[in-house]
Amino acid sequence: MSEAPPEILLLKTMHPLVEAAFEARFTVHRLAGVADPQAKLAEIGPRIRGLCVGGQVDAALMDKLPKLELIANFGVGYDGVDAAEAHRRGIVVTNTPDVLTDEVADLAVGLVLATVRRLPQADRYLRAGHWPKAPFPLTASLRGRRVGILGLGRIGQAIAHRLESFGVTIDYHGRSRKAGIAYTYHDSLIAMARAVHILIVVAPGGDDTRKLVDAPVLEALGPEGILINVARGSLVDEAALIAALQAGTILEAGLDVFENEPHVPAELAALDNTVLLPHVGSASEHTRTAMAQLVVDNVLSWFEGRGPLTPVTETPWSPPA
Ligand code: 8YV
Repeated sequence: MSEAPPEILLLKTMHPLVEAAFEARFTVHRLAGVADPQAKLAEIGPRIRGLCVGGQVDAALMDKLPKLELIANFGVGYDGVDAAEAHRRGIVVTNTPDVLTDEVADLAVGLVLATVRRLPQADRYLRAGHWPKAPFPLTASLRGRRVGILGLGRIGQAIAHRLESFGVTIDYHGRSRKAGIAYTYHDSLIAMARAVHILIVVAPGGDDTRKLVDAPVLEALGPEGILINVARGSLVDEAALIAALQAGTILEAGLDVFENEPHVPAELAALDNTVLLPHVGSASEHTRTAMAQLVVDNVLSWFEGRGPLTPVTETPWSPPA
């Protein structure tokens, strides 16, 4: 008799490629749409060996999944998964690095251009029929600007690389200076905010970076300053940002991420100096398909005994000796 297929739990509806690949190979359980998810968890939890998520996984959930071996996160950012706790329990966590780097970097550059040159505002101006009456007001410019990148990881470097072609100067801040990188390093975020005109947030979310961009950092960015966030809403003190935008102590903000997604404060939407996107950094057909394939490849590789392809740093893996 052949072995029963591993049982996998999907916390929400996943990309169709993930759903189809798992259906073909595993016994798949879903919590989405279930009337009593806790009862369902109590019933199937003891048999679950793989968990596929784009969201929160804490110790309480892991308690209900005593045979869990692998948590496959759909996305490069895994701040929702308690990876340190997973490591303590011998559970491997995987994410989807690299395949979305270029897409997110493109979007960040799009937000830079959209905020500096006020592209959505100009579009609205034209559609509202104002152009025949008066030209659109002159905007800020990228000429002679300095850009600070908070988090010069893979995506941060891809953004910097693109921005070099615009002739801007690049600075960065992170936990440590990067070897072999010629951009100016600041060991303090507030010092970098003071030095640059545009601050791009692209560092990981989580407790270590919560509200790093606070009122003093925004004040340091100054009245010509533009804040771009393509990372996580948790890195920015949203109330302080709203206050700074309302008071004009910074010029504009371009945001793809928010503190409480998918809910966006009405104050941000009411402002004319914001460009707001519904967390679409990686949301192209091409890139979401590549992310889905990497999730599938990680899970198949694990259950075929070949180990994870892209484990996160907290749960390193090496083949059994
Ligand atoms: C999301 C992202 O994961 O990769 C990340 O960290 O923020 C996004 O790509 C995406 O929304 C998947 O649901």
